[in-house]
Amino acid sequence: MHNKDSTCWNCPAIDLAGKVDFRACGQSVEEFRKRMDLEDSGQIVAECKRRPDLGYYDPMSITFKECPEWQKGPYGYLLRDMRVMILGIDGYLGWALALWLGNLGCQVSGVDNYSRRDWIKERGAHTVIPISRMSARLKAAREVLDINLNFREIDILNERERLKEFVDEVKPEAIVHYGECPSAPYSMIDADHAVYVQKNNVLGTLGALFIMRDLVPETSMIKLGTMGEYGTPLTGRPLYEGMFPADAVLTWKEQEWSLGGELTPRDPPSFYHTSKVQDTYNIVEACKYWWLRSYDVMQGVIYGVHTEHVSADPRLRTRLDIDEWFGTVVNRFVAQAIVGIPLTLYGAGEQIRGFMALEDAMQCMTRLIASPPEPGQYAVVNQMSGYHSMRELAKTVAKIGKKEFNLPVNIQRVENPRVESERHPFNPIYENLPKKFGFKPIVSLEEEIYRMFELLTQPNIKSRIEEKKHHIIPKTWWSGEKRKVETIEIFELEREIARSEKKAKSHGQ
Ligand code: USQ
Repeated sequence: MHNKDSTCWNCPAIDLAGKVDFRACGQSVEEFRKRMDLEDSGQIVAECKRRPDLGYYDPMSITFKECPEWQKGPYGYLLRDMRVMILGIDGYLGWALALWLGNLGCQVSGVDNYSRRDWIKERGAHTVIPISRMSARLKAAREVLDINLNFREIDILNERERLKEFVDEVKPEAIVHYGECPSAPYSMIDADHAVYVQKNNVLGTLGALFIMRDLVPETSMIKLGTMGEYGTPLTGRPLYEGMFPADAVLTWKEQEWSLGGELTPRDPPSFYHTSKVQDTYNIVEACKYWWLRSYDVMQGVIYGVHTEHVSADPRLRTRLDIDEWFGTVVNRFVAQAIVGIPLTLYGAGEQIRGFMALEDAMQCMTRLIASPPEPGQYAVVNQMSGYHSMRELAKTVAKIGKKEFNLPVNIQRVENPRVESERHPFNPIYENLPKKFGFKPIVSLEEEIYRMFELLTQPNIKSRIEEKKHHIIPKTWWSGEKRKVETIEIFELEREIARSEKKAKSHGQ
């Protein structure tokens, strides 16, 4: 088990308040141990909030494997009845995670102000998979899965006092922060939207960090960042996991400097992505000033509709957006294939992004929750199970749509409304999740696309796609223009397949 040797030092149940001089111990457990040995202090520095009978003790002396509060599960040792709070519990990921964690025995609480529902309404779009009101969702979770979710309607940014009260009441042992606006195009509509997205995301998160400092400093924040923070550097240099590795050096004018441990450069491709970069810096500082602990999850594009729990009952489904603002590329391609719109490649269609199926994303988050960072530790994971060019993705969707669902799918290139590299190298490093947290992807791209076709071709969902299909072709330009993009070319799948086979041949593959 990957987290069997972690100790109370990592555990949110530990109470370190006033008992550790953090300035003296450095960030890592090794440093701390060394110091204890050197000073031969045998200092007793911790108490356990779950096991007060232990009294004062050395926080490195009990491992997760030895502690009865940590129990072996499918994703490593997990704290019994762990209290996890999800900020943004009503969203695409938040709702799926709530059910997933509830099913694992966590006590799940969550807050949301329904802003995702409001943004979609504002644009005149809708989720093509119908979702229930929160009260019906909670009832269905109880009836179908025997899960009790503790929900409170709170606006993270504007109702900080109420959030504070809720955190104080629940005393979460992990906080998953999904409570931000996730859309690049929405943030590029105009000044009002850009200002709103940055304010909502950056200042909402900043307020939450202060609440953690004051009420739950031993709790970890698992925060949703984005792979888009890094951009797509044309040099093809590796996209490390947040920080440069220890042996990275900068060589300039015959001199050499270590870059190890420094944050890598960021080059976000929208004002939304930029809000995530600002979050990164704010969280790094909070960990530095207050010894908070955080995993910043640089997540690729999530796609799909399935987890065992959201598929258990129509009232438990999570949302799926396919409009130009909140629909992400794979979800959009499948919807386009179903209503006969040629799949929309923006520009050259050679952009490459990291991807992960919904169910695998849930697995990753669980593993992070189960293996908390050390006090003061800010760590990053690049969360993706593979990467693909838009053209490859379109072909995969088209092939499955044609072969398995008998749909006449074509592909089109349209003008690119975004400012982004359309041809670029892509060299992401995504080793932390598999190596340190035991993550193994279990859902293939093809399998999840198949499941999406199965669900989205159902008559009621298909008609919901038809109803809003005028929101599929984008009209939000990064330049500020307001007009629909024009088609550059339409090509048939067969021609496209022949083209890639020819290309592969010329490369001697
Ligand atoms: N794209 C197309 N055709 C489409 C839609 C998109 O070619 O119909 C292209 C875009 O130009 C872009 C790529 O697909 O190059 C990805 O676009 P997207 O809309 O699927 O995703 P993006 O705007 O990058 O944002 C999404 C999520 C965001 C998350 C991000 C991860 O909305 O919350 O942070 O994916 S990442 O892309 O790795 O930055």
